Amino acid sequence: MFCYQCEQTDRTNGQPGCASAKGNCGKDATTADLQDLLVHALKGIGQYAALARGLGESDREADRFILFGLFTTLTNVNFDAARFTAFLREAATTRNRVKARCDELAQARGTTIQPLSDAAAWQPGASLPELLAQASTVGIQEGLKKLGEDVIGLRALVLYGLKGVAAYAHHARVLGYESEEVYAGVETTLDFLARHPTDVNALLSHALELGQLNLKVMELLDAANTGRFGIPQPTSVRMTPVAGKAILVSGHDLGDLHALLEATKGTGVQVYTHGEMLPAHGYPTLKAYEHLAGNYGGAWQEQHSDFAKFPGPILMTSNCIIEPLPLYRQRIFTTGPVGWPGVRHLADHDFTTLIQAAKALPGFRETASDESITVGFGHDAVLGVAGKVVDAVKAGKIRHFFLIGGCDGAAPGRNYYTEFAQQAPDDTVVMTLGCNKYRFNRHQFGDIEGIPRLLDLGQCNDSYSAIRIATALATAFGCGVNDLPLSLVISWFEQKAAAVLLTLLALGIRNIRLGPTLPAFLTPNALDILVKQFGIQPLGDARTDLAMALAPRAA
Ligand code: SF4
Ligand code: SF3
Repeated sequence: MFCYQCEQTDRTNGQPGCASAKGNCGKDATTADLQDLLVHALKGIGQYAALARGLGESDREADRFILFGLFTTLTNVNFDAARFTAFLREAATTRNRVKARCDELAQARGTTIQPLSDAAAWQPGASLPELLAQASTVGIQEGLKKLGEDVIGLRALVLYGLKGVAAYAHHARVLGYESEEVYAGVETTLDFLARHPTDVNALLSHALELGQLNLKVMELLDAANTGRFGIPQPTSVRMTPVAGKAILVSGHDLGDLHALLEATKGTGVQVYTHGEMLPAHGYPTLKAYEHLAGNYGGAWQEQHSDFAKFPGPILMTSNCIIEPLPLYRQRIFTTGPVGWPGVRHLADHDFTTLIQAAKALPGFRETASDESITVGFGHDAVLGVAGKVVDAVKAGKIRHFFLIGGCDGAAPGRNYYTEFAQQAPDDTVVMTLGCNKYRFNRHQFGDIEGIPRLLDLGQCNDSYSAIRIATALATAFGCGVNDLPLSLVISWFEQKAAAVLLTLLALGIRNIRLGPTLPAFLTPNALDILVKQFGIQPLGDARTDLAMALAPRAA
């Protein structure tokens, strides 16, 4: 195996990357290799799907399978090698169907299909060893040997951005929101990658095009979440348990949470959110369920201790799962793209066994004293008070805005974000999103003229809110986003964050502070380009970086 797609990749060897029997996330070599092969197979489907679209037809099942397939290969989503073997068979069947239709369409038009790439011609090996032998020819290391780190690193940037795009598009699609333009963009990118691009400029410009595509996807996801569950409203969320039977839901999928709230209605079982599910409490349709009792625990990397202590079953709806401890292995369930070998997987929103488990487990014996925080500051809520915010800036009451957010992780350097947020002066406003917020969201920030100093915009899935707010402020002040008194301090961990970063760069946003470490797949040459073109800055010391962000800018 060789994998360097996430921030926690092994950096203890000369060439950064997880390359032993198991990655730092717990992904075993077989699963890692099958994931590489699945990406290869999806490139082939993407090529035929793009071709079919050019011939006037799209194949919605293939489009959806591509999103789902890419999502399963994200960090901390699916660790179940047996399921990847099944996905590979499904990939071959899907590709054959789209290819056959392309042949028919081409024949009807009297045109000839030019040979595509090796990915389009791939035939699945008959056994696991054969599949693994195939995987060894399509993995990253093979490319590194042939083409070197710069080209392979930039291909990785495009692929990892695409994985993030696919994950967000899948979140929208399960809520019933799809876009032909998005499917076309995803498949064009797969086609691009399948053709083994080597031109550094073409790779960089495709990465930025992907950032633009991701903006459309984030907009679609915003429409999906608000269309299905209403516009988020500032809402106080209980952070401590109440007595009674309980289920914990983690991940990002609001549709799964909604289905579970319906299924548990009237059962006496309380539902708690974990990690990235916290912003669900701000949506009118979801918070109307009285048994949506509160939030429990912290960000994903706390799950070993949070899940071990939780006195009921747990449902993982998307990233980020880590190896379940024996202490709770019998009471954790997966759904959607998520998988762990031996862990029960629930399909089609059938939560019968989950609810039975909740009833059989003790639940919380006592109600703890109430502690709460406020969530639900999506773009509508914030822009609803935009006039007040603009006035406060003009009156010198708000000096600066920070967006401190993104993915969290376990690395010690991540305390930077806590220090940065907590040391931000009283005349500054901190906006946050993603699970990084758990590093400071219990801190008392207070308010400025009734505007809360901490505004929780939502999940990483809600990055669109940050972009909407920044562009609206720029319009209100008659300047560009880069001229606003706004600093972005972004924490990245995996491929969803790669997609959001590409969107910010595609929008021309400069001087982003990115950490805790820079992506290992980007070589010094690639980083040099990003630093020169976009002013991306690695993290320094929180106090110094904060002072630099607040220093008057040169005219
Ligand atoms: Fe390593 Fe991250 Fe890949 Fe897991 S996903 S194998 S931790 S680089
Ligand atoms: Fe990232 Fe897993 Fe939390 Fe959604 S997605 S923020 S780490």
